[in-house]
Amino acid sequence: MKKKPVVSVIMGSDSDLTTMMNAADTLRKFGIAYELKISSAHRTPEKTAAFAKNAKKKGIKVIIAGAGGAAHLAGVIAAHTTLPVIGVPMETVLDGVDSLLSIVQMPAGIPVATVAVGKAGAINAAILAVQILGVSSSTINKKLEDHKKELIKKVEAKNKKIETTVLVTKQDRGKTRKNKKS
Ligand code: C2R
Repeated sequence: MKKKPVVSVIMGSDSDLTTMMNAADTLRKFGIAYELKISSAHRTPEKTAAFAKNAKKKGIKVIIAGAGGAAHLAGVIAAHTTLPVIGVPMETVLDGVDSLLSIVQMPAGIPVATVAVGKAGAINAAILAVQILGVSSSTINKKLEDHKKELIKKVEAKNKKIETTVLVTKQDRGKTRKNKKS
């Protein structure tokens, strides 16, 4: 049976889809059921408000909202729900600074947890959502611990690669230079 979504991944337009798929793919890696939707606080204001008001009743626990430019989507959703909302600023013609400031500068009382611009932000939004879910689930928390171990392994592998390629080549170059002198 298909699991009921617990995370909503919402975006302002289909032009955000490539970036927001990074959030969806990350949730899938952690085995978290999600829904993926387009909704715009500007273009479909009523639908956006209705979505935010109903999300909790549907069983959604965290909302990830990606938008670009005058990015009001995450803030408007946060205004209509008590669920945690994570905002992902899209890269734009202004390098995403417009999206970032629009999402991060919420007035006191209505928080939106704002992550980095673009792909890294979309991935981190998903991990943050998993961490929120992990507070009350030891199974999810174990997956997060494994994820951290995986990160350590990847950095160690990169260090080994540097040691065996860059440093070795440097030493070889040194030897060649010495040989030339003698
Ligand atoms: P189009 O490509 O459809 O013109 O959209 C979208 O998130 C997208 O990055 C351009 C950009 O407009 C953004 N958009 C918002 C909102 N709705 C759409 N920022 C909103 O409600 O905040």
